[in-house]
Amino acid sequence: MDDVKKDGVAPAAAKSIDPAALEMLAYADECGIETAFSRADAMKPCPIGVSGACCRICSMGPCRLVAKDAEEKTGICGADMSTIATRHFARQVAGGVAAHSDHGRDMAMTLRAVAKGEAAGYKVKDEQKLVAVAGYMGIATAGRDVNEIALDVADKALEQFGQPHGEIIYTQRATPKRQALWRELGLTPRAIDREVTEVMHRTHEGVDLDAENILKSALRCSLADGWGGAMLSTDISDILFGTPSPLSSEVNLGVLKDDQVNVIVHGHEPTLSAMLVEASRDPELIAEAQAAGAKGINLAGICCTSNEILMRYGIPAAGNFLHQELAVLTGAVEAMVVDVQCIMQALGPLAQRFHTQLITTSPKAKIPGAVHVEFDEHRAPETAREIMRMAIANYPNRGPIHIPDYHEPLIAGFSHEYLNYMQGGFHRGSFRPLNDAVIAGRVRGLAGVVGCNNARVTQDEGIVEMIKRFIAQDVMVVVTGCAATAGAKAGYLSPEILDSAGPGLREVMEAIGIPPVLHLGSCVDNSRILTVLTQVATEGGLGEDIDDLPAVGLCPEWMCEKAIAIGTYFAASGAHVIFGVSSPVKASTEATRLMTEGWEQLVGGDLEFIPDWDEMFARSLELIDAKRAALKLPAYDPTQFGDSGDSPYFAAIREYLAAHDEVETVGSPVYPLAEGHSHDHGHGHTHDEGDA
Ligand code: BF8
Ligand code: SF4
Repeated sequence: MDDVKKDGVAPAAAKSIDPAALEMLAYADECGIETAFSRADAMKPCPIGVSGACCRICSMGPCRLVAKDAEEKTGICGADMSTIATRHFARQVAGGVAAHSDHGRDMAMTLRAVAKGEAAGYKVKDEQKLVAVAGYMGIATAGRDVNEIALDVADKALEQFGQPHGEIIYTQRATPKRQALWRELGLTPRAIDREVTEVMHRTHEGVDLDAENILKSALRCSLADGWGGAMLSTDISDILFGTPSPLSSEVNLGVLKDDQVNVIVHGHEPTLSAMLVEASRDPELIAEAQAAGAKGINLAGICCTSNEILMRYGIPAAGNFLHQELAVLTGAVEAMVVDVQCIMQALGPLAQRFHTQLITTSPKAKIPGAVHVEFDEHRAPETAREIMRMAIANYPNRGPIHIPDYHEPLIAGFSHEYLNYMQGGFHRGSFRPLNDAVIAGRVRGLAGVVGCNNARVTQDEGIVEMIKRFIAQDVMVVVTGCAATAGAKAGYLSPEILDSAGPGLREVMEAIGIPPVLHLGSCVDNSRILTVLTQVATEGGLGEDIDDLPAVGLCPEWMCEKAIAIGTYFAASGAHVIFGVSSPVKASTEATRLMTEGWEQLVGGDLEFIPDWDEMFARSLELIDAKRAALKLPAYDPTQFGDSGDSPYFAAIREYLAAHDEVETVGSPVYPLAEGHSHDHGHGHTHDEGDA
């Protein structure tokens, strides 16, 4: 199980564990086209920057602290390694928080426009969630009109960004113990924009020069994301587009159709893509597609926009971060519609080599080589139709196509609300069955496997290895973001996977009626994991706070600043977090110590970087078992639970999937096992499931 590609160069087989990716990379070579995979081979990471030893904060530098005695050296201003490394780290946190939270702000702006009747096409879809959110915010709901409540919720959400006084209101959703700890340590975030600004200020040349203090500001800033911007984003998306409940769909490049107009949405926001879902189902537009010679319109997603519309509409996922170029390479994508975040500039020149129209839609994100069709929530349906027509008009321009025939079934759509319901019904929703299972040792612990792809490591390998090993060891897994897509591509989000779970986990999952690997959504939906962990911690029997739980969070293939922000807010919330790839503070022994032992003492959680998969897994189990021991729970013993019978629940899903093999629309609820199931299982696939 190799981890980081040695010297930045990987043998061909190590680029991905996904056969669709390998097929497309061979095709790229044939066509003489470069991708992030080949560019990663050609460009080694800078050994100084990668470890946090380079400071470019002022123009006396960049100062690079290198050589054996690097940790005794300083930059021109005297900044030492710990300052340089933590200052850079804190700026990464601020960058990630800014990205998630600005996305959250846009969601709040959309909700405001909807409430004021200025956003045709949208409405408050989930009134129950609106009322729940109003409750968190102290907004009255009794006898009030939905839009009135929605306006107050939107305004309260927007206040969180710039309020001059007070604390971010959602921090009150943490356990009482956690809230008290944050207050005592001065870690309670005050306003989202303020925390980002303050980190940028403190890390300006010559301000905060104490690594421990810099890291405290990073912790506080990250909390403005997890319990602020990201949590608001999740909540408002649920209000506008519906709180997810499980549904079935498909994943990987094989979801593209050779005889349909393929439109891919890529990025992070659900606003425009939800309108594109409607446009893709519009009979008038479908007729236009048919007039252009196609059989219909096929919408698919990449990255977290994909997760947003997969979770709520069952739109299939074409892939994760490293699949974006590969999708264009198929030659079968009429339009790739992007909004913000994780969009490679390489798509511009790449799309120009194919007929694919790259369409940017956010005023914040333009790309050379793309056509810009600006999205405005005040005229969203028109924009979606305009984009759809551009794609249809482009269909006759197709050249040769190459769609790899790999697509896996998956179940997605687990929300905190749904899990609660699943374990006790509408009126008595709880986490009691799960807590009891953890206490008894049937479930050894909980793991979140989240985050990106990274061209410096074998695509999907770390993510899938962790999922596979965890469930075999009776650890229940939740996934989000590109990690969820990776797990799905390898078959770990299909009902079949219950067979790969350990006996205790299997028994519990059958009893509750949920799979062992739960897709909780996009990266902003990591906030759902905070909510779940908080409820598990307060349900009883597993301590009082997140740092008592036998749980770990892993980000094996992290790539961007948002991942760093997420890892930091989980640590600040009391979770043990392990990242792969490489440590951005590796050059500083002191920074590394502060973020591990130091943070554990301070907040009960920590952030470790372990690039080797075997070590990452061993450390995860060690952390889980140590928490079990601290709670005086019985040690995990896999032999005490025998094989269980086949769950009627999963048998029903299997039967349903088999019976609806040729149905044509997209996405369908699995609960109840209703008609209208959508994806086409028509392509035979050759993917070995389960053992990728
Ligand atoms: O926000 S996992 S590569 S797509 S950053 Fe980006 Fe990473 Fe994917 Fe989703 Ni999250
Ligand atoms: Fe060098 Fe200090 Fe300037 Fe950083 S802030 S570049 S360490 S002089």
